[in-house]
Amino acid sequence: MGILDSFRLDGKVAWITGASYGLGLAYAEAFAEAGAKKIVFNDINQELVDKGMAAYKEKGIDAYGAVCDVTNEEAVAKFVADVKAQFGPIDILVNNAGIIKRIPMTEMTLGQWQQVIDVDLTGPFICTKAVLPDMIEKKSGKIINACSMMSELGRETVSAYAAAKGGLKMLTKNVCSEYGMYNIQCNAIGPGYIATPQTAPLREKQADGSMHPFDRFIRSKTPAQRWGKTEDLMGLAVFLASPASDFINGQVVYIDGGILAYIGQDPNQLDESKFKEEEENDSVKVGDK
Ligand code: NAP
Ligand code: GCO
Repeated sequence: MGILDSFRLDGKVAWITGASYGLGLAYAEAFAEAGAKKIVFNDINQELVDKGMAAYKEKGIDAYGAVCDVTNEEAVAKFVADVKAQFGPIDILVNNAGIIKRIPMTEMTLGQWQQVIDVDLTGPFICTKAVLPDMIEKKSGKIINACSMMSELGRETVSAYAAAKGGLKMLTKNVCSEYGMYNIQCNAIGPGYIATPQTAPLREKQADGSMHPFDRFIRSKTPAQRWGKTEDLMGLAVFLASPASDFINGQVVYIDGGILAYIGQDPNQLDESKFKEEEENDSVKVGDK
């Protein structure tokens, strides 16, 4: 097998959770291009699944989509069984579905905390538990978790999200430890700040047309001085899903434009005019899905 063949996903069934749009859709598109036999995805409601199916069709991807809440163990078990009956056992799982609530901890209700933990940490536990038996039987499997810079760093208003993503980093290491002997690799993608609907509120222009303070802050903390694009993450997703990464396990691979390595510069020193073209091309607005 030539070196480039080791990045192929031919014959594989890949499940990306919460993949109607955003990073999940990008991962699915990359897997399809790398030869995956079938892309399957779920989302939280039929409207999103329909939207996702239309997006996949437009990209020429014959995907399977169904409504399934990753926090509902019965629904997940049914989704996995339905996929297996139609396409065969799942070879690649990307625990992508996630939510964030940006609320100061002193104002966050227990219910809001629990909702984030349920989706971002318990959901990956439920989905991973559902696919492991077939991977163990086949002695082969790839699990990729959606970690985050908040698996390493905190910031104001994201206590539940950071706790969940920190826990997801350790769940990644534990699945590696417990099931690596069955040739199952469990790793994580740790994106920096990527331009998706989830982060659109952090880039929204101010009433006077000026840059969002958080946008300026992130650019001052990123050596690349830009937000990531979903395309930036596609190659890493294929790598972690492919035989090329068979001896990598329990790792969080950060893809953040260098934020985690850089102390940052004074946000006020940034020349805003440099970002005009990129901002005009940022088609992901608040409320987009
Ligand atoms: P996104 O745009 O919010 O998409 C997340 C998807 O998951 C949405 O379709 C969402 O549906 C779905 N979802 C939410 N709760 C669900 C549930 N209970 N069951 C099934 N699906 C559910 O997020 P994204 O920006 O693409 O990010 C994808 C993943 O990467 C997330 O885990 C996120 O935490 C992580 N991440 C993102 C960034 C970034 O900068 N964008 C950086 C690091 C990590 P709804 O639309 O109904 O919520
Ligand atoms: C935030 C952002 C981040 C990103 C991502 C960074 O409010 O700080 O939403 O959490 O989504 O997780 O890696």
